[in-house]
Amino acid sequence: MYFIDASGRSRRWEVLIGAQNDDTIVGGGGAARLNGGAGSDVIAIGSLDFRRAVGGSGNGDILRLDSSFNLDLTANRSGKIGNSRFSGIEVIDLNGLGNSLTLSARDLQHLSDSTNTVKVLGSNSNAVNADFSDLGFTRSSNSPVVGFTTYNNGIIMLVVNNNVTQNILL
Ligand SMILES: [Ca+2]
Repeated sequence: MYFIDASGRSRRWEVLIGAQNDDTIVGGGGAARLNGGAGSDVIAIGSLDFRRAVGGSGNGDILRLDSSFNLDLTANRSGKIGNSRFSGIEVIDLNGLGNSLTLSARDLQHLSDSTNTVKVLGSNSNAVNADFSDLGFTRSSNSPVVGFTTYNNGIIMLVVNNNVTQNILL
């Protein structure tokens, strides 16, 4: 399978599909389609070049960032990155490396098919940016998960490791 990239080159699509168990699928950059299949999988991306990252079934599918970049899910309309390229993702592991995540409440709601909760893992070199103002969110530290801060509006929940810088407007 081939596609034409932005510079007009023909490039091959890699398609990686996990089995029924808990798999780790490493995209490592390039125009891959990454699909975890059944089980709670880790889908690792090394750049924003991938076509699609699909956790598949299972309630603990993790998207892991394996190199340094900002994953901006709100950039959907520019066609570069956005929640339409993800499904079945319940956890985002920013994985240190200075990575950051920018998302809206709508992105949060659409990452997973089975839950409206997204958990963000990371360290103190990571940041999460979101504007939840006027959407009825409340913030609570160390509840219901110790070591994490929860943003909840009764429908959608964002759960972020306390080590991660949280630039969240409420
Ligand atoms: Ca899965």
